[in-house]
Amino acid sequence: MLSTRVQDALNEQIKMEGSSSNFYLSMAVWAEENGYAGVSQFLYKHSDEERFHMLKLVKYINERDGKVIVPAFDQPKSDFTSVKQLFEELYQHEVAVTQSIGELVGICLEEKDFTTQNFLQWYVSEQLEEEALAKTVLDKIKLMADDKSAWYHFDRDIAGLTATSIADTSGQ
Ligand code: OFO
Repeated sequence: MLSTRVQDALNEQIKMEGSSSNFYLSMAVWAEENGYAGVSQFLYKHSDEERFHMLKLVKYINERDGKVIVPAFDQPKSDFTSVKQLFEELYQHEVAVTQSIGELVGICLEEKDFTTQNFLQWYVSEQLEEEALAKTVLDKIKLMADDKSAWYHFDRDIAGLTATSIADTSGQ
């Protein structure tokens, strides 16, 4: 049985994961409109992953006989000045999600809900990988600056990049 406090916090996290999915979908659309086919593919995939994170929480609450609140989402931002700015926002967003997961884990510990705390460890690891991925992409963008040929290769290669592939190359 979930405590009301844990259940409310899990529902808040459902909203955050769903909002992340919408935000990245909006980024994908912008990238596609602006001719960055690889970047948009990467972002469409990332958006799907966030929806999966939301669904995983939905299933968990139901499994524990709790009450899921399917949230309304605010309309995400749809305009970006550059791919660099877009990834800066993506990175900051991931940092905020990591913080939110940390607070959720803290609530579980206070409520002595070790089952949910254990379930959330998957999200703790996932955030570590996603932050690393966003940081790696940002670092690449900073290195490329205005090098057009580097941008061509970047847009081609990023389509195949995932959080797992970054974790594998960084030995995590
Ligand atoms: Fe849900 O994994 Fe990032 O935000």
